[in-house]
Amino acid sequence: MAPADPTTPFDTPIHVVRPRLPDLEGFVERLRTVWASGWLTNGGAQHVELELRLRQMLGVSSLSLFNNGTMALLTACRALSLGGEVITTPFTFPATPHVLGWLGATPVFADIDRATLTIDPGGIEPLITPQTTGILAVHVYGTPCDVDRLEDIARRHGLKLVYDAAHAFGVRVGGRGIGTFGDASAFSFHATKVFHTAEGGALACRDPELGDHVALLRNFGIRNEEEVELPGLNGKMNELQAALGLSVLDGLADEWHARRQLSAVYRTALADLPGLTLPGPATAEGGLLYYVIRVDGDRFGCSRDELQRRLRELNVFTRKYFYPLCSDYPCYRHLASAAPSSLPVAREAAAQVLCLPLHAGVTPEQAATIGLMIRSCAAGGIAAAGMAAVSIR
Ligand code: T4K
Repeated sequence: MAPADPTTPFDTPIHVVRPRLPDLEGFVERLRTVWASGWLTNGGAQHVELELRLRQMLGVSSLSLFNNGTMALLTACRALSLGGEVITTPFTFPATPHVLGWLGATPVFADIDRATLTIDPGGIEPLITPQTTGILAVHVYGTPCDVDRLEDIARRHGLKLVYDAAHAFGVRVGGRGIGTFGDASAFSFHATKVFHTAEGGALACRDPELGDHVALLRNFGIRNEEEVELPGLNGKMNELQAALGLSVLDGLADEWHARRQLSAVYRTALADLPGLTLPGPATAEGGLLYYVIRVDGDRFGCSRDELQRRLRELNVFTRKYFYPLCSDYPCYRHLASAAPSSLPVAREAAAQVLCLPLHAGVTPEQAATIGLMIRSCAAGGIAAAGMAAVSIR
């Protein structure tokens, strides 16, 4: 089927992400079980089942569910006693540096790698001081960090290594679940993620003792009715979230399949456009959270922001994850490591990235049309040439 006319706006908005809504009957069936049990939170049956299934699916030995990804990350950093200075990336969601701030630690921003947009291991060692306690790295868009080099640096300097794996659900490196790297990895199950529980998250820990510690911190430090061991908080996932997660899991293969298909359509539709960099081909190993293009305005023919504006007029809602850089927020820009001159790669990426709609609610035909819309924003002549090239099988 041919794509639609790229100059006509879509009838309904096409969002950058949409939560996967599971079969409602199946979800209601699960809710009936919850109702019958009279058990709504604090480690009920749905929680136990989801934790077990995710542990197996993610290939991790220790996993604790949380009420959101931020609490999982905060608890990881607290359990590992991160304080003083922690080296992290500016190219991320605010949650990453903010958890450090909540623990009284100072984020120290390192630049990112040009190809992966994850923290550049080569820039970390010059930033290590006697105050440094750890590295907080992010698998941005589900692209794995250079886990071997980070592990090596952390080991040689006696630093803790925490991964913000909010984007990396289901990602594997060399057959190993992404959550098995570092001391701990925090996942987000927010509604906008491939796998979600509306709000939710999980923490995978390498050391089972750390996992036990984390499970206590998640529940006020309560060991049993008569013992409170630690100053924990409330990070618990409830039964409604867990039931939703179990229902979403059932359709996950379809969601991944749809996203792989859309990625392939975008790849064809946007091939060979000067000034546009596309992500590598989608792999079968999880990820696929966003389809992120990079727009070099000078060569493309219009700026990234202009492209976003024009797409919005056509009812296509993209996002600039992650602009602005965290190091530019008013709460961090006074830091020495936030100096623009020390973060050139991150700065360039933040100025160029644009996330295109990628979820099962977008049809391949719509993705092809979005491809043509983007072509028509590029330098003159290319649009017409591209029209003929894009067709959907
Ligand atoms: N670390 C990293 C690297 C992260 O990216 C995140 C979260 C975290 C940590 C923290 O994890 P959580 O504590 O959130 O579990 C969204 C998400 O709220 C956030 O979870 C996510 N990262 C971030 C990248 O994206 P916003 O502020 O951009 O979301 P919002 O409300 O503008 O929604 C984006 C689009 O999604 C909308 O255009 C429409 C669509 N949408 C959204 C919601 C909530 C829907 O269609 N339905 C919905 O229910 O942060």
